[in-house]
Amino acid sequence: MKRVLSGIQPSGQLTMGNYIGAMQNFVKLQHDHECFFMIVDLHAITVPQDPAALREQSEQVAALYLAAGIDPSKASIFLQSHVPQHAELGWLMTTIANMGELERMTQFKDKSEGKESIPAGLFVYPTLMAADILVYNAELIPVGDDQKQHLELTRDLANRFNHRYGDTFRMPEPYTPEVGARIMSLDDASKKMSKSNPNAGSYIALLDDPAVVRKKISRAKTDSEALVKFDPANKPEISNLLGIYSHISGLSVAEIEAKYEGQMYGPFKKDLGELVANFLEPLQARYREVRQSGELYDVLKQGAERAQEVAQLKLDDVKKRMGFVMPR
Ligand code: AQP
Repeated sequence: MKRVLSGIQPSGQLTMGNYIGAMQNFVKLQHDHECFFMIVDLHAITVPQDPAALREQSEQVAALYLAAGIDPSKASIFLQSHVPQHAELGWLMTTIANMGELERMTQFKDKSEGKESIPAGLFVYPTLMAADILVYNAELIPVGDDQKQHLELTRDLANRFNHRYGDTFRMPEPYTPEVGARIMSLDDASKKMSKSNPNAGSYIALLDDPAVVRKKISRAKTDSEALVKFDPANKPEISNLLGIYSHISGLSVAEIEAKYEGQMYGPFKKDLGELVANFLEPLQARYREVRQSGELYDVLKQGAERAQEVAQLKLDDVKKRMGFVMPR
């Protein structure tokens, strides 16, 4: 049984991209791994967040974890800010990292591009992410392609620390379960579907009203060829919609292509709208139950207690090795 760690930022409304690329895998992994699934609120504030929105979105992500099927008796679910060991080890890791390697991170370059004033937190984000992983001795890290560079840096920092202070950290491995799990924007298939995109028409939010979902899919950008065919290089928009269809229906792309052979995009989009709306309805019903029941706070408390227990052991080990006086 391997230890798995992952998280989602409460930086907006969770999307179908977050579901297909992350949450769906969390649900699968919990059955035969020791899982820690966080709501990474400390990461979310590396770009400005409205306090009331951050609070609401953090509770939403936690409730959506439960609604999607993460079982708190199998996996620890917690808020990153409830486990202070993350921030403490995060600080220690900033003393291990170099400016140059942080400057090379493409996410930092993308998120800071064109900004007059760049928050220092955005720059040191990867050292906190390294701490998130290393503080649990996590072995498998489910991440999208975009996070692989940060994981590589985590491994470099772990190696450097081990070399300097003795064998302390386990090397984490990326877990990328299947090809094609990158869901793209509905209005621009060259960008990934993203919850912080200011255009709400570019993503399907897990909490979107079913009527809104149908409308967003009917308005999704497509080419003018009117041929339902999976061809990401030449037909990225329809290929993206086919990917969503396949993930939600469980049908293969070939089966879906055959189903819509000789038809225009209209019927395909209409069926996809129905499919996604029907998929989201029960998830949203469970979500509302979770929010009303108040069970969330117990789940988060239990999850944080378990996480703190594990994380404190590693943090103590790290601090002793670095030469801190330990309390007696
Ligand atoms: N479009 C996507 N397709 C597949 N997987 C995706 N993920 C995000 N978008 C897609 C996966 O969701 C997990 C959590 O992501 P995150 O919230 O930590 O940050 P992110 O990857 O930057 O996601 P967003 O939605 O784009 O957030 P913002 O807009 O706030 O930056 C990760 O496992 C990610 O791979």
